[in-house]
Amino acid sequence: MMSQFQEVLKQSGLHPKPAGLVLQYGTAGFRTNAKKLDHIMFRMGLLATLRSRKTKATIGVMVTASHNPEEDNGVKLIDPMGEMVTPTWEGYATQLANAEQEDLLTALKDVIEKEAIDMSQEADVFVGKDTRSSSASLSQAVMDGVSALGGHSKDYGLVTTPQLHYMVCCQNTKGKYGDATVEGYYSKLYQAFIQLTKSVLNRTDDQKHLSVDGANGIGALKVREMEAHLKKELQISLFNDGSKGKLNHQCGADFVKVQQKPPTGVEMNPGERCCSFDGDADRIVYYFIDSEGQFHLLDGDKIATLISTFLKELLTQAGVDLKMGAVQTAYANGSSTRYLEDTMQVIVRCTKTGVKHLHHAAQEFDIGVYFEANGHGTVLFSKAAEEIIQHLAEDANINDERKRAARMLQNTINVINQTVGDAIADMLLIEAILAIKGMTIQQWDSIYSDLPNRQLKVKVADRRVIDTADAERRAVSPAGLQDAIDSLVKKYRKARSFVRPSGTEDVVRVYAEAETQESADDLAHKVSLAVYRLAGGVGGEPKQLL
Ligand code: 16G
Ligand code: MG
Repeated sequence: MMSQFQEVLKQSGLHPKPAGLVLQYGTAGFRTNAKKLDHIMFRMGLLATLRSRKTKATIGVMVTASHNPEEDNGVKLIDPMGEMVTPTWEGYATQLANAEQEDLLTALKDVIEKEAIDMSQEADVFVGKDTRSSSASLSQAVMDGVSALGGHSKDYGLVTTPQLHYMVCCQNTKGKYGDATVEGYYSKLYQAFIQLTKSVLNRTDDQKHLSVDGANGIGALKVREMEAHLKKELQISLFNDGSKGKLNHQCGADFVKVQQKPPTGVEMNPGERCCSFDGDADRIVYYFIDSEGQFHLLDGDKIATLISTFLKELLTQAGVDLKMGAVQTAYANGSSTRYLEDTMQVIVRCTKTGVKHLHHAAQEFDIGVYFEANGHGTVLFSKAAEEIIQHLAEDANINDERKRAARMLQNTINVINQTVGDAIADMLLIEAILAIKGMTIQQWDSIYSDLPNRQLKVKVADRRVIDTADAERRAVSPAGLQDAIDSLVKKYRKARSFVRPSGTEDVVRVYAEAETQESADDLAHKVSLAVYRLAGGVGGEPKQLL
């Protein structure tokens, strides 16, 4: 034990912390300019080792900054079942990250003591990275941290974030979830996809074709890898594959969602299905241009609706009574919530932004479909639901329709990545659903019409002055802000607006929706000015909002 600490001391000198630098483990881990992250990575290697000893299981560490610019990087820890780490351990992460060089051992020993960690336990850490130029040395720093504390690391190299979540879950469930290899991941997904689509006869090449914007990132590499498996059942034209363009630059799911326009670098013909991944392939959005050249976005809400409709129909056909719910955040378009609740009669829950909140809420249902409007989402099946479906699929005494539906449910379970939102898995499920329902993207889009909306951001001196309640839908501080928002919202038809401090950027985010785009823009603008005035805006009153 003594020698482990000496090793940490020695090694940490090679990954020194810039004095005074303070970073926080945010919604999606640490994320900032890559130059500031070497010591963070080393320390997260240490922490993952402790977490592994504590849980007696394999822990994942993913080096990525998702949709942020190429210059940034970041790191996320993955718990044994593939979920996000608990809030207590996020707190430890922040403590370790911010301990000055000479205090590191004390901070480390503090965690060991609080959690009563047996340092003689084995420790295993899976490490993955995205395609950023800084990712190679940063993931090495993670592994240095693991070995300094006597743990073992396994380097998966270039993988998507959801792939690493999947590996961790497979490893800790001893293969029940699948093989903990990239090959195992593809084979599970494509087999389920082929099973789902095999009964659909006479699909034309057009129906099988999909354009994918890989955001010049890891998702592009992985789509390429998987393509061969798909046996032409899905014919992908891959754009922004990283061969020339810059990661996330004017492309990718975040760009498309926030800008509400097509990415650069994608050839689009009217009516053609296209989708964009983000920089670590845990988000996906679909879109197309119509014959008048107008752009239509099908975001996480539209995806959740499509999947929920499909599952609900299958449950009815299979004749099983399982409790299904949809989980959204305040960013969900009002039309989607209304459609799910009123037309589809699905229970809808609203949580705070951030995957862990949605994931948690989705676990309350037999089948929980969760999606953020930005395209991050998946479906969770309770263990009991999985068993019921499995029994039914194997039941010799039920009619063909019920059996077919039960088998489709089973294949849906296999194609989806239940550990976390996964662009590749979601894409395969969406493509299968469209094929099975014989639906075009236009038909999917017309299930309901989005209310026009606008997102803006405002710079303030300290975004922590904004405190929210009711799943971020109301601002409880600073005083007067919610009143100001309420009186602005009243001036527009079908309007709604809320503000929240970003968990990944030093800004306050503003969301507004209303009956027309002009009203949504106007409302977002006025709410931004209210935030600026009441929450200590900086940099001159924003005329041209960010
Ligand atoms: C992170 C979250 C995502 C959330 C986004 C909000 C995870 C894995 N990712 O990307 O769910 O929508 O942050 O960013 O939790 P914001 O706080 O800057 O608006
Ligand atoms: Mg991402």
